[in-house]
Amino acid sequence: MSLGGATLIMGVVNVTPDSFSDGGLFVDRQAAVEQGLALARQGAAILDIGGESTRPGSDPTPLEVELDRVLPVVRELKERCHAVISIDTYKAPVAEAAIEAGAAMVNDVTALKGDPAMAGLCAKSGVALVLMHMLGSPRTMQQDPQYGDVVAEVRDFLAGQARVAIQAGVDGQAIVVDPGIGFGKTLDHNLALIRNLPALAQLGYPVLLGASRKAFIGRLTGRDKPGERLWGTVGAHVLAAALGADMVRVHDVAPLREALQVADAVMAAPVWP
Ligand code: PMM
Repeated sequence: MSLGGATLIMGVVNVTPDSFSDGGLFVDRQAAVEQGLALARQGAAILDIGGESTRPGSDPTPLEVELDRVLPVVRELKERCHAVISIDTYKAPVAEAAIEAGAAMVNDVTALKGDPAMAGLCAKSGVALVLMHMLGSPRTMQQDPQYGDVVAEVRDFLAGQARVAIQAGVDGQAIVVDPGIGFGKTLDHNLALIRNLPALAQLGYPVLLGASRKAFIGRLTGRDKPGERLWGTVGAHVLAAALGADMVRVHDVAPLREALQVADAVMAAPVWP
């Protein structure tokens, strides 16, 4: 299934001291709110608020710390802009509190594997649910990740977790799938997953792709600093949109919006003959 038309932009609002790409910039809650408002003005339909870094090698954040970081930001952004608020967490108590504070989407990077209560919570509250593929945990995921057939394995895992969600009562229409670029993947795995997004789109759920500022872009472009990977990020997401992504998760909303306006218009033109 495709949402058709415009590729939706999910703007990243990390309220963490240690995310790989923008860590430390927005641990100040007010700064995170201002960043979210700016991204919404620039064209983010969704704001994804996260209070635990999932960068390679990172440790989990205690529940209370995560709640304290994200809840005021969710509440204030819900009040002050029209974007859909997404909570980037795999912990059901964080998701539940964020939903009460106004979140309408749960972005679970463990695809329901992190907390047995998550599927039931999403079913009960009727929120949209992003299921993302990750191999292992953030602490270990980049230590020599191995697949037989990465595209088939990621697709089959996501199909299976979507079935788990639906069995728990989640509306199939509310499910979004994401191959999890950089989460237990080599450069070649990431490239294969983007190139073969049509195989993921065939599952029938909207597809989200998050390649923004990630290490594989640095590998390809020679840009060591995540903040300098904008042009590579644009390249990755324009192609992702052409290959079947319905939504992209990015830090730099304004340039991505213009790039995707052009990409979406080209893809909407009639195919000859
Ligand atoms: N990437 C990060 C965090 N959350 N969620 C989804 N659904 N997909 C992703 O690719 C993804 C994610 C890591 O990036 P960040 O630290 O810049 O937020």
